[in-house]
Amino acid sequence: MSDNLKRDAAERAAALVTDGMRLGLGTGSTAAYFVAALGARVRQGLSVVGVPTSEATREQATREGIPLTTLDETPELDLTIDGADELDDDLRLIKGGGGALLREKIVASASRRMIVIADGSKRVSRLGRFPLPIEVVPFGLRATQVAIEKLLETLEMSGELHLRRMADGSPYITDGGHFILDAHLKRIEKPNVLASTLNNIPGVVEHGLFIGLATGAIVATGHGLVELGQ
Ligand code: ABF
Repeated sequence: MSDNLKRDAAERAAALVTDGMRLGLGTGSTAAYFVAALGARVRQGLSVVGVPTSEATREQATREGIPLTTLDETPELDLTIDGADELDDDLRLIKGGGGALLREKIVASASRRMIVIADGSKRVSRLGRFPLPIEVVPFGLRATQVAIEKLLETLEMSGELHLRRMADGSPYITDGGHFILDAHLKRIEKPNVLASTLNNIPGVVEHGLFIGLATGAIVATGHGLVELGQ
C-alpha cells in the first residue's frame, strides 16, 4: 500500500520534469521510484542531467541510463526531487533516516526548487516523532554529544542521542565518512531555533532539519495526490 503511494507521488514528480532540466536526485525508497520513472522518460528521449545525493542513487541512476553530472560541473540546479521522513504544513522537513542528509542538503540548497515526494504517513502537524539525524565528525564524538545535550537543555528540550549502528554493532558511516547521532526528541516545538543553533556546534557537520529548502511537496494518500507549494 505504502509502496503504491510512494510510486504515485514519484511518478507525478517525474511528469513535472521538462527537457533540459538540471536535477537533484534524492535518496531512499520513494526517490528510487522517481529515479526509475525518470529513467523511463530518459529512454524515451527526455534530455536531463542529474546530481545524485548518494552512492546508492548514483548506481541506480547509472543503471537507468540517466546522464549524471556533479555540483562542480553544474553548481546550480533547476529542481531536486527527494523523499523525507517527516514534513509539516510549512514544508519543514526531517530527513536523514537513510543516512544521506549531508549530500541531500547540499544538493537541495543548490537547487532553485525542491519538491518532496512522500506517502501520507510522512505528513505531521509537528516535527519530531521521527528521530532527528545529526551527522557528526568521529573525532571528539563524546564531546560533541555532550555539547548537543547541553544545547537541548538550554532549549528546554529533552531526548536521548543514539549513535546509529550497523547490524553488526559497528557505527554507521555516512558517504562523507561521518557518524550519525539520532536524537529521539518526540516533539520539536521550535525547529528553526534548533536548526540554527545545532549548526553552531563545531563537531556537527549537518542535521536533518531542512527548513526553507522545500518549495513544494507531492503527498500520496489513499484518496489521491495532495500537492503543496510548487
Ligand atoms: C531520503 O530517504 C532521506 O532523507 C529520508 O531519510 C529517506 C526517506 O526514505 P523513504 O522514501 O524510503 O521513506 O529521502
